[in-house]
Amino acid sequence: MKSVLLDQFEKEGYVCCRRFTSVASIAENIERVIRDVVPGMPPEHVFYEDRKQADTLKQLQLLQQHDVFFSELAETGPFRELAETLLCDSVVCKNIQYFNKPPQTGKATPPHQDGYYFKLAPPHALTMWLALEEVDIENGCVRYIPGSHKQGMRSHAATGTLGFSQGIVDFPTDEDRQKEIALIAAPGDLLVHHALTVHRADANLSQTRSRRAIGFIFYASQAKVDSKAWERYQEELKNELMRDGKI
Ligand SMILES: O=C(O)CCC(=O)C(=O)O
Repeated sequence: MKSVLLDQFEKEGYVCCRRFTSVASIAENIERVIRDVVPGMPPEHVFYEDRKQADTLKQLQLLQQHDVFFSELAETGPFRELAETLLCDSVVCKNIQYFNKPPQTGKATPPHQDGYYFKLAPPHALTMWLALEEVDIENGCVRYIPGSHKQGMRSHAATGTLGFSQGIVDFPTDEDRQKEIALIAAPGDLLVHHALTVHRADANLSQTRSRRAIGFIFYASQAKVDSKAWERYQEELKNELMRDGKI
């Protein structure tokens, strides 16, 4: 089974593991974190579509640094094991994120490659995306371009989207249009993509349904961060968010 997943990950740049886990305890812990931990988190780790409306919470960053339940999830267990299998290396968990697209306000995720944000050489890293509820075309499922991880890094530019500040400038090409697939997911389904896989998601068009998910970012131990480039990017990002009144 593992080698089937590895083959698909290497060939297509993503895998989809249906019913990977039960989400009850993760969902409960996210609710607890939103209630008890978020009020003490720094604003640059808590993003809202509209800061004045708590029910438009869209992203939480670095949950493994803010809460013990999530730090344990980062260090042991099936997510980490799968990351090691797919990256053929020991791994470091760099980020556990909460992603929501609130009904009516949840914006599109611009097309991007995570590696553009990571500043890694070589770009050996992956992102896992765990659906906490039904995710489909209407509420903004994840869309991949299969095989795009083999075509190098594309040009990115600022998007103005909080949480996804950079997007691919020439998207969609004809090839993107032909190849794109939409991954409809049930609670507990896990999507995993390579750091160079092009992906995006539409806005949440539902009037009533949210679109909640947990993201995990793992780097292979052999991948090294260009720390100057990364710090420069973080500084630029923070200034941009403060200037636009988004944090
Ligand atoms: O939740 C989404 O819309 C997309 C998440 C994503 O792009 C990522 O985790 O890299």
